[in-house]
Amino acid sequence: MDWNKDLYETEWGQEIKNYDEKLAVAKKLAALAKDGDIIGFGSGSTSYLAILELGKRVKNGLKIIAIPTSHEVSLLCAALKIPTLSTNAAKPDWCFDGADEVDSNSWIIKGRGGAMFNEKLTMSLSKKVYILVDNSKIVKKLGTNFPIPVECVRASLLHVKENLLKLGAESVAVRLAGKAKDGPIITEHGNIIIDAKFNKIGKTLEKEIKSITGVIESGLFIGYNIELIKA
Ligand code: ABF
Repeated sequence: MDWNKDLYETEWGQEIKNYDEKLAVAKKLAALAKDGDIIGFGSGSTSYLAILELGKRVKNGLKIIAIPTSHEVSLLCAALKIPTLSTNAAKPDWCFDGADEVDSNSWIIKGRGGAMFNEKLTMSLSKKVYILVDNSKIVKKLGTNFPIPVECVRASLLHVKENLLKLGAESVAVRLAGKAKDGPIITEHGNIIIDAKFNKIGKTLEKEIKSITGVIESGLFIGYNIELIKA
């Protein structure tokens, strides 16, 4: 089947908040790619716009390989004829991704779309990490606007909820079919998502969440060496 880019553009081009700012960020990112790069492709709408820009350059002869962080991104690469490899086949030279919140320490909350495991793995494997943000993502205090999405094994639901509350979560909400406000109810790896709202986020919280039996990964990124790309 010859993927139809317009189909994917229409399907994914649903109203993107802060479109102009995100497009400016996307164009800046796409200009960084050079022939031979193996690039970790992030998820979300800002990354989507960056991938469309990279697709245009690939059409004009740029030779890159993508390592996608989600099924959607894999399909988009297929539509744009950008070759892909898995994280078991190659390490990215560099990667890009979006974020939900970034504070002045460059601590991040992301992974709302359920790709947090792939996103964190790709960032950990990459020599250089670019995070694409419009101004709405910059916060004084992490946790202001978004909960931390926590990917868990289904059997551990009550255990994880209980321990997230012990760690100081103000609220914990499992994403259930029909009730999930924004984002999927299961992750890229078929696990469940608990959205944990923390008003106080300390530097050990990411590790403390990860240490709860049943937690696969969270959307809290503390102390990663990142470079922000802003409009
Ligand atoms: C991905 O896209 C996720 O980690 C994050 O939740 C989201 C960022 O949103 P946007 O669509 O605004 O780029 O990066």
